[in-house]
Amino acid sequence: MKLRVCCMAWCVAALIAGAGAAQAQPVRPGKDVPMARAALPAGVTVSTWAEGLEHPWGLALLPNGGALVTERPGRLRVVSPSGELSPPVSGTPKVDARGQGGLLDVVLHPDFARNGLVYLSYAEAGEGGNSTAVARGKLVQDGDRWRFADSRVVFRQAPKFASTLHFGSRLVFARDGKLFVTLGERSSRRTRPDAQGLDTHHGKVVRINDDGSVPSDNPFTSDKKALPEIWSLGHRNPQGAALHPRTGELWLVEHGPQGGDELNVVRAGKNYGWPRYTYGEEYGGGKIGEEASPPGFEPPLYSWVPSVSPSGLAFYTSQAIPGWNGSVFTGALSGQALIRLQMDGQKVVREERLLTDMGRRIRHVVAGPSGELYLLTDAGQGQILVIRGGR
Ligand SMILES: [Ca+2]
Repeated sequence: MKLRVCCMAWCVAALIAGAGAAQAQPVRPGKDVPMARAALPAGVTVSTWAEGLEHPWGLALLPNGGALVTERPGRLRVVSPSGELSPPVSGTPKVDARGQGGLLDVVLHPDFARNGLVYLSYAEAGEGGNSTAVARGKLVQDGDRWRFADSRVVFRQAPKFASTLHFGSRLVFARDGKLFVTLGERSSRRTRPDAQGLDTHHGKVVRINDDGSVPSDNPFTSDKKALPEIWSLGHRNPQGAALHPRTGELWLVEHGPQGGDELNVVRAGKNYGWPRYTYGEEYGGGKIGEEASPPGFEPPLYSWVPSVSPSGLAFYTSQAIPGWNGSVFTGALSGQALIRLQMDGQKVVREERLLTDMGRRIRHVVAGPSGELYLLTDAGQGQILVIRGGR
């Protein structure tokens, strides 16, 4: 009997180990996927919608065909359907605009048409340094001026830390009305290990209600030592996120160090490994962690070595550019390209680098309602570009 129990235990252990071996990804995800520079498909055009924006970071399309756009130094502007920029919207939060910090993402409340609510993420200074915060306000028009009224902070990344790097911070509303916020680990050897702990918001995705309260079904709410906003952990600096059009799950791209940028499917309570498991290394060389993720840690769906610095993420689900239907797009900052990942189900089968001859850093990509793609270029004189199909 004892032997039998022991054998059963061994069999179970062997089964788990076997599953782990399959999950441990002996080959880096993405390594065997063909990658090519590519031209835009025939008839597809790229045009400038607006320009003269100082390091634009976030873009939210408005129901009237216009948009809201953030500039990292701390300005929010309204873009008219014809591409005119409003004066800065008044009443936006004061930001810590040093390094990678400043005014970052912008998203509309799912019921914006009725309530006018807008959410902004930004680097907020405070005791101990700074961190990512999210403010909610109401977009109000007074003649040709706009204001962010009744501003209220609904989330603050804790703890604050003195760094000008790795703020995250994309904002995505899920289909159930919960808000995801992606958060960086602040790029310090001191805070890097925090990405593995549940007692800080460093290197996490958090999930909150639209008023900033914590959803009761968050994965760590019963753990007294955990911050209850946490949805997933082990992230480095996630700067692109979007909902998968079929599953409604959150996908994100995050910056690796030197090498090891990642595309991840983000699920409740899962650990994405940083800094214990990474395909990247220290800048200038030097090992950080192991490459393959063991059981209990989620390997990326796809990864980039060398790094491209992905920022912004969009799913393309339109026949306006038929060959792109079903693709995933991300902007590349250091990679200076628009990246298209051709998918077969949830598997990346081909990578294309588009617009490489422009030589621009692409900060963001947003899918429009009629099969167009909006891009933000990251520069002192940044632009909003629009890619349209030929039909
Ligand atoms: Ca990872």
